[in-house]
Amino acid sequence: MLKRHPLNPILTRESIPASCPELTDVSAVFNPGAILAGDTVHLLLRVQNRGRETILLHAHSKDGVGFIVDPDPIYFEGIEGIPETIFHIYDPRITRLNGRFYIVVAMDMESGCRLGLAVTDDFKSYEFLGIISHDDNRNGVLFPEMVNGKYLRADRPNRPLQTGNPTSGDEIWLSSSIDLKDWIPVGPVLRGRNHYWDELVGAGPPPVKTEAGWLLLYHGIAPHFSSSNIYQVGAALLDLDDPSRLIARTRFNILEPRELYEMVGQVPNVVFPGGMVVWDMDEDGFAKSDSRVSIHYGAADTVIGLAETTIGELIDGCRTGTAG
Ligand code: BMA
Repeated sequence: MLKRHPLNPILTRESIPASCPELTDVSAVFNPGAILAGDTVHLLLRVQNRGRETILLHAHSKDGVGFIVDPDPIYFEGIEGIPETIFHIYDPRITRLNGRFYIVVAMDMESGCRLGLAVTDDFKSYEFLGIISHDDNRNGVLFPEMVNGKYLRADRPNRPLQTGNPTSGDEIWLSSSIDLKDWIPVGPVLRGRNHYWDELVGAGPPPVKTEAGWLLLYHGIAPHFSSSNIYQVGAALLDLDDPSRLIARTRFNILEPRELYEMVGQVPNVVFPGGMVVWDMDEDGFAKSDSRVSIHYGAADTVIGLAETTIGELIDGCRTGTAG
């Protein structure tokens, strides 16, 4: 259902301009967020340098394939007000909401991993709006409009998998807010399937409105004891009026590590979707069924890949899958 672009990987460490000491001879670029605005695709790139420091960069493109990378690291104005040390800001997800571009990021801090929110109008200056999760959480994505008078987001509460190991989670939750700043957990919407490809789960790009429901790509992880986890991509449909109701999800993954650049790298066997560009929407904000869809994903925590499909194919994949 998903076709890899023949020019994959479309962004590698060689694509990053050595514009300052922090960006000289970087190690990796991966897990981008994406959005289409007018005729331009914007990506926010997660760049890792040889100090294992994380830097976010902006890139833009007309076709979603060939990108120009801006040389200046992104700075979230106001983030200096956070009293705690922030180690990494990463895995941005971009949602256009009320005509502005909102960015949810994961923030590794002394107290754990939190979700942070920033906003931009031009991908040049960015305002930090605050930390929007009380507890450990990752993979937060905002819905592109209010539903029943509330802002919604899908997120993934974290728990330690094994003592001393990084935290992860096996449930995607919905949270709601009336001001985008204070969020209340609503409940789980999609659970991991023990023993199968998606034991652990996390939202991918922000949900897309379709006639069949909210289309949510997610990553599923098959964990392996003392070995590397396999990160794959799946899709789910949530009810339009009550997104806490899961309508259907794909039975199989729809993208899994198969190419060398997905299987070999900093973290082997990872495809991690963060951006989903829908090229054709109608005037009410619904994605058209025959619209081309470009999915930008991180591969092996090292490079960026592009896979393409249509809205109709993704919906069919959910409908012919399972109900829960
Ligand atoms: C997850 C996140 C992602 C990363 C993936 C594979 O837990 O940290 O950013 O791509 O692991 O390492």
